[in-house]
Amino acid sequence: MTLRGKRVLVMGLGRSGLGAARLCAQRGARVTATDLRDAATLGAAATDLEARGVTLTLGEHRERDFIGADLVVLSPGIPPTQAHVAAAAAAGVPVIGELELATGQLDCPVFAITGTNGKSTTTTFAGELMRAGGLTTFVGGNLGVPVSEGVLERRWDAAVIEVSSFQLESAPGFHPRVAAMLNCTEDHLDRYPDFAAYRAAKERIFVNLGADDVVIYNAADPVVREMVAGLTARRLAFRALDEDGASVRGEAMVLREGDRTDEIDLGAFPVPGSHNVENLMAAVLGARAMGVEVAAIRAALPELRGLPHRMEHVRTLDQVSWFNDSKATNVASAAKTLEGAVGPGGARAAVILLGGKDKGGDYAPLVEVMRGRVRCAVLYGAAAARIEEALVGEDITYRRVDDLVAAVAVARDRARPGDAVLLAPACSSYDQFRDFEQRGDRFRALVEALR
Ligand code: UMA
Ligand code: ADP
Repeated sequence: MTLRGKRVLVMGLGRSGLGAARLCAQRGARVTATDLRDAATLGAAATDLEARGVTLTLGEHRERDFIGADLVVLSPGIPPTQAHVAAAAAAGVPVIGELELATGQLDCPVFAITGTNGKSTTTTFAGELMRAGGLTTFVGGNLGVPVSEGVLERRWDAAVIEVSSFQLESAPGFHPRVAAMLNCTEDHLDRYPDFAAYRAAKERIFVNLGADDVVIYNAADPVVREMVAGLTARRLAFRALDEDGASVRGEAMVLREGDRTDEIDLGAFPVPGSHNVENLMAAVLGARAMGVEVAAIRAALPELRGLPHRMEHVRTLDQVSWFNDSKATNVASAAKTLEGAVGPGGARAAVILLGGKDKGGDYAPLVEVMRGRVRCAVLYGAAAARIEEALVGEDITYRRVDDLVAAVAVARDRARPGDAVLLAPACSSYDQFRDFEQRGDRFRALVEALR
């Protein structure tokens, strides 16, 4: 897409919008950028854009900016149903997201990763493996660095991009060479009317794929199996022994591609949790599809690390292990964490801290996993009442408190030697924190201060 001379309106000046505005300005577009936040709040970001010739409308959105544009570029956090966006679309102005804009300007093959859980970890693993294979690789997207910034930075051999359902909603031309679907369970029901709508957004990752492309999918997830059933792209499964792809046999990951099989020793993989083996399998299949040799993957394996705020061990105090899994922001991720943490080789029982901003999903799958594993559930924040409703009539001990400070104090009191305390809240953080990172940092500080 040519941007030169176009009147582009960039909506939202968070990370995506800033990147998009910079990219459009650099490509010779006439850029207006708008955000509900004012200049004082945006600070240096606003000054930087002005220095690049970007016109700013801050503290409000003005309909004429939208209607008068040749193109509107939307930040992922803003739904296309927002009134000004809908008005622009009704007036015939094309509306696209930052992912569509930026990948349209990216001239390297893309490995795209989506799913409800494990995206950031898999994207990070894949980036490491691809770099180990000699590819100068951009690693970003929903993970943090928007693709626009990557395009501005340099030319790349390859890109590995975490994509969210929000981004996929407004990326009709997005065409990765390799696309991975890690799993699909309820999430973001505060944005989507129902699970079908959320699933449909996720599925958009596949729409432009053809026979020369590759799909990597979780064969043990029934929703994902359904999604890939009719695709013409080459399919590689993980968690299926009898299909081309990756599976675990004993201590090894077995890679199967037609007649060829390779084994990779998982003893060298230092990141705990069976879900991380799933993430690794997807990353390895993607790296292979992008041309990385098995030998390079084997060599890189011991260097892989988990990300902060994902089952991060904070400390062990009086034989109780404290873990920060603040990124467990939905029911399935919290359930997976709990399942992995308690049992043979793990903790005797868990004290789990649950709460935050409710996303409208069903807590029943988590309650299922809590039975027999939880010594005490500590419910806090805005979602506490809804979670409590799900626990009524269950033989699971719980306590309700106001905030994280009180939750940590209760956990300290209830945990017994051999237990794990998990911050795996199953909700987003926005009721009491800026984001999951701030929530995790606060938890870590509270736990480190315990005596
Ligand atoms: N805003 C307006 N008008 C509105 C609404 C918002 O101007 O009506 C402005 C806000 O004032 C703010 C900006 O829009 O300045 C925020 O935009 P955004 O919410 O799209 O946030 P970004 O900072 O651009 O971050 C986005 C992703 N955020 C979301 O999808 C909500 C980041 O994913 C991503 O890392 C970043 O782009 C770079 O690609 C975060 C996320 O929570 C981690 N993602 C969700 C998830 O993983 O579950 C999908
Ligand atoms: P995402 O980017 O999709 O949110 P992350 O890699 O950041 O995924 O992991 C978020 C949380 O999801 C982790 O803290 C863990 O609780 C859970 N998780 C990670 N990988 C998986 C997986 N493959 N399946 C289910 N849950 C997972």
